[in-house]
Amino acid sequence: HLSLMASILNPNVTIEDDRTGLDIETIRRAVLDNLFYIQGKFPAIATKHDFYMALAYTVRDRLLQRWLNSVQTNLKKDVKSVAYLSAEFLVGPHLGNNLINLDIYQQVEQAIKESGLNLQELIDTEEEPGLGNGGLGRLAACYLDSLSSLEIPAIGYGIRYEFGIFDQHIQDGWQVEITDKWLQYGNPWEIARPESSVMVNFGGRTEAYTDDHGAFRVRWIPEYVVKGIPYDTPILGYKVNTANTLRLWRSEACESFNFERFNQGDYYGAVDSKVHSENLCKVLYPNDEPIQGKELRLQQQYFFVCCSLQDMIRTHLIENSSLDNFDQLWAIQLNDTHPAVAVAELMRLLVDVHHYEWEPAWQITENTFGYTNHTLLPEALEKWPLSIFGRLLPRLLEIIYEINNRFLERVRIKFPDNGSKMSSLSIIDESDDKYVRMANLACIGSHRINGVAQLHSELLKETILHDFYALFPEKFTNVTNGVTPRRWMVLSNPRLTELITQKIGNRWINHLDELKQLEQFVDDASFRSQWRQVKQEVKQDLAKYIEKKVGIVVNPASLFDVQVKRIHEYKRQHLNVLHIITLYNRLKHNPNLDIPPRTFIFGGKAAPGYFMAKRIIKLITSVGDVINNDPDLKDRLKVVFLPDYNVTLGQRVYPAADLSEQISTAGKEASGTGNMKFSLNGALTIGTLDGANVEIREEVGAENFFLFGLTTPQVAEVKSHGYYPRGHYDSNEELRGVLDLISCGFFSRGNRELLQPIVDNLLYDDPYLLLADYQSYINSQEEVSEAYKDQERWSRMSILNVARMGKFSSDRSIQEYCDNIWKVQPVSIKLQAYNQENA
Ligand code: 73E
Repeated sequence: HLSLMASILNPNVTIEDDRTGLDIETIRRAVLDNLFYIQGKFPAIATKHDFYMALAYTVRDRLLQRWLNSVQTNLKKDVKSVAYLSAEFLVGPHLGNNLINLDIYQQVEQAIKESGLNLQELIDTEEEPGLGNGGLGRLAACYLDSLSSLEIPAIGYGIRYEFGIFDQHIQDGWQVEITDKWLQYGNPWEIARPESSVMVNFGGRTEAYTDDHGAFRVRWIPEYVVKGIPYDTPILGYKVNTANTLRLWRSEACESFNFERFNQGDYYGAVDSKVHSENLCKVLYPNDEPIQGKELRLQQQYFFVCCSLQDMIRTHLIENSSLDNFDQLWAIQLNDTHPAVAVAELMRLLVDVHHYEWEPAWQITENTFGYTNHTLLPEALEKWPLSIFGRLLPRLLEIIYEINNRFLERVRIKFPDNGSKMSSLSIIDESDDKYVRMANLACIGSHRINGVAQLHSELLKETILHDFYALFPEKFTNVTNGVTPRRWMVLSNPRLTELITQKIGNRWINHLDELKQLEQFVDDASFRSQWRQVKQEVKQDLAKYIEKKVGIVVNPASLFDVQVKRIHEYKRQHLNVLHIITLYNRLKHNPNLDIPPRTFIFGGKAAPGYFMAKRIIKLITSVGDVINNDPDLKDRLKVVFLPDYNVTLGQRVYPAADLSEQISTAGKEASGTGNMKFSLNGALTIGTLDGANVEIREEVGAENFFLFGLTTPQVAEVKSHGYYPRGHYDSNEELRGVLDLISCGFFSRGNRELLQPIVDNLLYDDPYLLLADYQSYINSQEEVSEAYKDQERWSRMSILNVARMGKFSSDRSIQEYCDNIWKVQPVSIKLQAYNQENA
């Protein structure tokens, strides 16, 4: 460590040392050092996981310089920072992504090879942090990547769940949930910062008092206090020095409070309270729709919000003498209503703790917050029973009442004598039992409210937030979602990345609009053939994976028809199955039918308590069992359910898809983001006019998109006339054949009960209009098959899809948030040596 010594003795001497050097030999040695000094292993006895850890620490060392400089700069500079509050961050594995963003993939690959190992294998060893359910959590992760890549000072705040989303096993065709022990072998990417812990109150009562200056104040005497300990993970931007922080809170008992005040001499009671406090952040709720009224979930929400706001205030007061300019230095974004209690909590901190008057405190609060809505499903609007809320957060409820009273006073002036407006706008739902409505709190407390795709933002104004729109039209805006091309192309699809870069250079990686240049090669036959070659190789990789995981042999030349997303009735995986059975029946009746062979690939988790979603999984696997083993079909159809769909598996699947299934009932999917990942990787979409599909179709051109189904107004129309699904069954012979085949037990070894709930639901209720859209879907699928037969035509369409995906980069989304909502500017980070005294 002579170089290290030299640089300590003379900070001006910059000699790359073992922890920062980027050449192959230094990296190779650093990995061996870490293997010995951190993992405590000689190479001869080290496992693959040991090598992964050694490499992860080697990469982390190379991040720290940028990270600490970013944190330091953000603290000192009087520039505005973004705080992204989210109950979920589905970041995916860090190693590969950090190699891409540090731009050291090649060196590391070589260094690892020289040690006799394979980089991809080490990357595959990383256990992914599953701290989210699906799109909402993954969006937060893409946004962190883009914030850093755009050099925006930002911090992500959330919860460090001990158990993330469950691991899904498939047993006898059914989903089985296994707890996700992602931390069991250690997490090299996080650093605990116990010195920055904060306290969070729960329960108890409030008390009025007069302070030394004679002012009337309220204090909260809690029943118990929980300690929040931050764990920080660096989020490095692409080829920049900015590395922002993802700060996740873990809960612990606050021993000083619990031991002294309540448990004197009561050791077992104290241990009990410790267990209680630690339970708070044990597990992620595995629903991608809220489960009303679960007290622990409200505790989680308040816990991370309270920790995060205290943390921001503490940071703010390091360089500022008061909170008067809090709204000028912080933009806080609420990722759905899960953190919406922040509106009331910031008021509490300003009024009760920092002794602000109500009005100035409210100005700061409203200027600070923005609220993103992610769903229109009315059953998904979060509301908390007043009794639970008041018991757990008595002071917050008082503040909410005060916010509500002042707000309703303004409403009364604007809409005199309009009782129905008053009751729909009120934060308190008094319809039967009383509830606190979180969306109302978020709307009232934010200066901007946005949906996540154009259609969704329009529907918000027309439906669930209609009355808020009438009141504050100026607050409403749209930011269409996006995805990061670093993870969803460069990392996951190196072959296509290479081909594109050969043609147009690499600027597209952080200026995705540049993909446009690919259009000039669409008529180049040799380019199209290279394009097909890449897709073919990627499909072969996935075929191997499928055989290894589920033992099904699939033909890589068949059309890979893919639907991966959470299992939900509105997403209509079962409509996809109706199409599969239709093709099956056609081929059975007419073995000479000329259609391209297809491999149907499904993946996705069902919420553990969602009966119908679990049956849909069983339907898919049951249909697969019959079709995959029917010799008459001569392997022309295969159906695969890939277990445990997660970020890692997504990275394998999107690049290999030919066809992307985006078939939700119009008006139900707020945006979708998988749709963008597929298209970016050259899959064509079959889809409804829902969520971001509308904009994808606009961008790629109607001729390069397979459209079907009712539009949102048509859906409303059908429903308003008393939808009668049975009519479609009666009048459509082919549909009848499909449903009857399910009913008679053909796919369930004669068991007629197993899948009947699905058929009954479709025949007698069909809330998501599968039967109404069936024929249109089948027709559109026939166009897909025709197009696929003409491989040259298909390649053109695929190239144009990729070339026109520029809009769907999360860099574009984040730029819009920065310009229109947060009003924040980039800050470039200068690197200072870690040992410089002024650092
Ligand atoms: O359409 C997706 C959207 O692309 C939407 O369903 C999803 O958010 C994505 C990102 O904007 C979403 N998730 C949730 N609500 N909307 C949700 C609700 C409760 C718990 C967890 C997730």
